[in-house]
Amino acid sequence: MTSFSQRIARAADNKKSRIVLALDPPSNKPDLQDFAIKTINAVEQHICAIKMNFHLILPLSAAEISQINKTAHSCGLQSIADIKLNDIENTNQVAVDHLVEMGFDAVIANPFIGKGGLAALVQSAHKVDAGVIALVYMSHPGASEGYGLEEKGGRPLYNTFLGRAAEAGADGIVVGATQLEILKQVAKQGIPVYSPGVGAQGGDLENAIKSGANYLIIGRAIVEAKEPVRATKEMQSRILAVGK
Ligand code: BMP
Repeated sequence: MTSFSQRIARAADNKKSRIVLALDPPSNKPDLQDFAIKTINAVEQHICAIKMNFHLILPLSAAEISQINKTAHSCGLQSIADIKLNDIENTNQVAVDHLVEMGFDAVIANPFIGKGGLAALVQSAHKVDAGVIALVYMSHPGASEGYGLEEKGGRPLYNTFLGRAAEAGADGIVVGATQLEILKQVAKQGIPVYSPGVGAQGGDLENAIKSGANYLIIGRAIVEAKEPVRATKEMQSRILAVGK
């Protein structure tokens, strides 16, 4: 089996899209499994992966989530579990086992767990052909209060997180599309950059790609659009037009 990084790169090539669809419905949305499957089937030609967060992982059963992942796979898409894993080694390992069992291809984790913890997580994920994407700098305004903190000597925490991700052999890193200077800086590391924050959070699609984002994680700008297919297609074309 190929690695997650290879699988998502291939999906991006096949679909000519670097959009990771965040399947994030509002909390009052009924029939969540139906919503997820219909949305995937509607936009699958214009995305390379889906990402599920607590919006679906909390209310749905494992069987329902597996069915959504099967739909994604049958469309040639990868599926990422976004639970921002941040726990002791044993708990992280059990979480990865359950997520892989449900059909997820990769998990997002927080390097705050430390160098050893992140390395152990990557190793256990790779054993079952799953990927790990490490948070390096989040997209929300408060991110500077954590990821932007300076260690003794003035080194920002996100640089340490980037180093941990590289050392651990993580398959990708998350940097907000709202953080263009940091995007430019960390993109030089050569680890695929997954960038949320375009659209609803105010990030600019073209600037994020030009600054080094390899994949754009996009939720509400698609899911809550009047015409989700048209919105996805339009963003796919804009990414292609940047041509990077
Ligand atoms: P939206 O495009 O609707 O803002 O959604 C972005 C998605 O990416 C959400 O699922 C959010 O939890 C996630 N995310 C983020 O917005 N910023 C980060 O730094 C990391 C994330 O995983």
